[in-house]
Amino acid sequence: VSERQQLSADRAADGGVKYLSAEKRGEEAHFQGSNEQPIVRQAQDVFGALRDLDLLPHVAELDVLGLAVIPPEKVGIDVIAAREAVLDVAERRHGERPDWQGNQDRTSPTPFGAIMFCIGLEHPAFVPVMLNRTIEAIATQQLGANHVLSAFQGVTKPKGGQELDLHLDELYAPSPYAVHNDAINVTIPLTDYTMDNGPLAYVPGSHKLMRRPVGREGYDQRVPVTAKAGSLIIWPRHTWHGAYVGTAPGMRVNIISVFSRPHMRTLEDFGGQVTEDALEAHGPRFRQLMGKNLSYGWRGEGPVLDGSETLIGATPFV
Ligand SMILES: O=C(O)CCC(=O)C(=O)O
Repeated sequence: VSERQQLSADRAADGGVKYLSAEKRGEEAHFQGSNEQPIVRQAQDVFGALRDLDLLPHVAELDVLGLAVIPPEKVGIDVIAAREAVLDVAERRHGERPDWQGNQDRTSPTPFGAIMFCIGLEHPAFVPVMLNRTIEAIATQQLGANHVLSAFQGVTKPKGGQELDLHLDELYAPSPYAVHNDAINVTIPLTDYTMDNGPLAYVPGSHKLMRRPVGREGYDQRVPVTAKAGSLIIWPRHTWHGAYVGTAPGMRVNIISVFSRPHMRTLEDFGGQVTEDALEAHGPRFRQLMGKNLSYGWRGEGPVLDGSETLIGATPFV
């Protein structure tokens, strides 16, 4: 039972409001945000992590171009384990293991490929991917330390089918969009993205427009994104992007993950599906990513009134 659940249970039992002790607030400061973590130190910590991992040029790419490709040597994901895990889930869900290297006679079923939604908790090999420190450093700089995991999908894309139209990833919201990022897409190619296996396309600079493309706008300015397996391809969700049709045999295999600020409704329901055993096993960042440090969806007992949630978003990095 988490401390938060215990507090809720205690409150329900005695009908009173409980506050976290100052000592507890200190322990949770990194995850919950608090006055004890001054803005200058937060900024220096975020900068230090980016510098130590040699990610500063990629932050500039993200800001100026609206998309960054971080090469595998700065990421350290076990590509074979992650790819096998995606194929394992496909076999479990669909009764057939995708033949990603074979000469496929099937064509891509959607412009994305075949997407398996919400696979993050279905294989232990995905946990180190979610907790990867390169992803953590970039997501913290883009979204603040309290970001959560919004989606984790496995995709296999054979050749053929239709081109994916240019779009951005704002759902259910009209433009103009906020100038800060609410969410980022972190795509992890598990096979090389080449010109002939249907790579991602994007329009550099389009994220600054804060609106959707209209009609065929941007098509003549698309550029392909090629990347080695094990890279991270990251974009804020305002960047106009789509994908080309693959022509080569075999399949493009990738993971699409989305991280968002904590006020956003997540695309997939990790908080409702994660087990207490997994929360115990994988530590505080995993709990944070699963949305377990947030109390949205209040019931009769209400939130824990320790002040921490009103501080989330109070500085750029929390
Ligand atoms: O992976 C691709 O080719 C396109 C992905 C995409 O459009 C998305 O994740 O929103």
